[in-house]
Amino acid sequence: MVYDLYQEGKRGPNPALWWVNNEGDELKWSFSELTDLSRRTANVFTQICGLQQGDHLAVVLPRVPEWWLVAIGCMRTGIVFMPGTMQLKTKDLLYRLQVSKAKGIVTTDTLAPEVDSLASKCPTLKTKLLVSDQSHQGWLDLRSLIKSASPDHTCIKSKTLDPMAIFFTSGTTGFPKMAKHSHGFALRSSFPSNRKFLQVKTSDIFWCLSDMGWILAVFGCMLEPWTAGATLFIHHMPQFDPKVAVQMLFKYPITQCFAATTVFRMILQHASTSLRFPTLEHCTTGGEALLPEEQEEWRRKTGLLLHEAYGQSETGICCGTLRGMKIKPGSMGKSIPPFDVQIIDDKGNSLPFNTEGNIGIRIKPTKPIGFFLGYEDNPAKTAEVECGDFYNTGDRATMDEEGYIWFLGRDDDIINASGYRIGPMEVENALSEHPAVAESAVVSSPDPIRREVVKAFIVLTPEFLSHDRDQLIKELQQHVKSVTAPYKYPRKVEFVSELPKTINGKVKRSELRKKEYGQM
Ligand code: BCO
Repeated sequence: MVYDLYQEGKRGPNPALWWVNNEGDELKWSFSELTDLSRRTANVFTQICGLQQGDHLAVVLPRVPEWWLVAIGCMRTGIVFMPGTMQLKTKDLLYRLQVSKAKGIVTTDTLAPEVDSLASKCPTLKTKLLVSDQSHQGWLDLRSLIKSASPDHTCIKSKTLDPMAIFFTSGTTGFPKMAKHSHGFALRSSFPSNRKFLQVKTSDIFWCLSDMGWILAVFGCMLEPWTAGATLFIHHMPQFDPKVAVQMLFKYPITQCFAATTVFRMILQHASTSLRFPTLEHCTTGGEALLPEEQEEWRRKTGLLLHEAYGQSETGICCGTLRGMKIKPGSMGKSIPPFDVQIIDDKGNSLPFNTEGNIGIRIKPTKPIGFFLGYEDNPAKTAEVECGDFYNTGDRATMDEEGYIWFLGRDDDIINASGYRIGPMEVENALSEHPAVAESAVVSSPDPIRREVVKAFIVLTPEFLSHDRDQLIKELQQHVKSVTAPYKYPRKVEFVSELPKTINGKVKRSELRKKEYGQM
């Protein structure tokens, strides 16, 4: 596959990238500028850094324009890029760099000192590239290297199943797994069946608000708009602010908006003015379920419908309400070819309509193009998610006679808080490092805005029993924010004298979760 996608004739008249920030800076790159700059970036990787096809490169950047140059530079050269959120802390970074045997990292001043503090524990890490206005000892300055690099570059002739990217995804146990994707993931964006989903036009100004660390960023902040020759709009806000999002939708001629459902909920909650956006035509939401009443409120206030998308780091978007398709409020739509999504039982048998089961994606006799290659270096985990002829997503749902899928929830302890998938053990491990915590159990708890939040049930150590509880909650929350990516911190904390356990001593998280949802 060749990444000169942006040939004459396929480009729209508008810029490829239209980037703004809170300080009023603005940048516009045409498709030819993007081609030129990404070629230079590819040359920096291979000629200056000595990176080669198949090498792993961690990309932990906020929404800076260089993110796109790095991603395309990797695709041109066959270097496997591994996006990460800027919320990663030292331990998260160490784990990712070690387990992936990363040859390099690209990041900013914010995380450079953290990387320096752990680099000696990462023997494979040879290249450190910085995106910054200032230089930093031991780091290569990516911006100046791009400026001086040659604009002549020939793409590798990648095959559909050659590795392209790795996304870290949390599980119920252990550390995040590495879901490895091929160049087929990018190819899928050009399939006519996929183009029907958002029906992006060259004239569209497409705004996707995904954090740059997730698969949704690759899909919504790159492949979808640029495969159509449309403009990708990006607002670099360090922290999401619904008021600013509303201002953007009034100020810029944005026609399509794609964001996690919590983003739309937050906009609705903070809306004090009219939400009749002048140019907005189509809205899509993913990462978490949308309630019929939320759909109705958005329609009432904006005159537009929210179209749902469903997917995981392993699959990308595999279900959704295609543009123009009848929306059934509360349903996340139908499977999008080449995916054949079915509701399956624990043995991998397709279940009858309107019967609850697991959401399965058919992977035999052939895997759909763009489906993940497997968990890197973890064939056992890859085998675990196979169920007969299907990949088992672990999400529960039903399907009606028209093929619409109705999401019900997880069948395990994973928490989906505002579109983030959070493994309870990652939070429990972080809590266990605090001297106040004798033991803890972390479960999902309902929330009106984020739909689910992380709740920690904590048994205190004797020394902390007499401490001020409100103060202790703040301290524990701060502690979790400091040792792991802050989006995982427990927004709710309850102190208990003991945790419910099985006779073998295993904590019964399901019992606590059911209590939260009033099912006990
Ligand atoms: O709410 P708090 O202020 O108490 O805490 C927030 C932040 O302030 C804090 N924080 C962030 N960076 C920090 C930090 N604290 C210390 N040091 C730092 N460096 O931590 C908390 C982070 O929570 P958050 O990220 O949920 O923040 P926020 O601002 O409320 O954002 C709301 C959303 C909706 C914008 C955010 O939750 C979000 O982006 N969610 C979507 C995630 C997503 O993109 N999911 C899609 C994954 S891909 C997929 O599902 C497959 C395809 C559909």
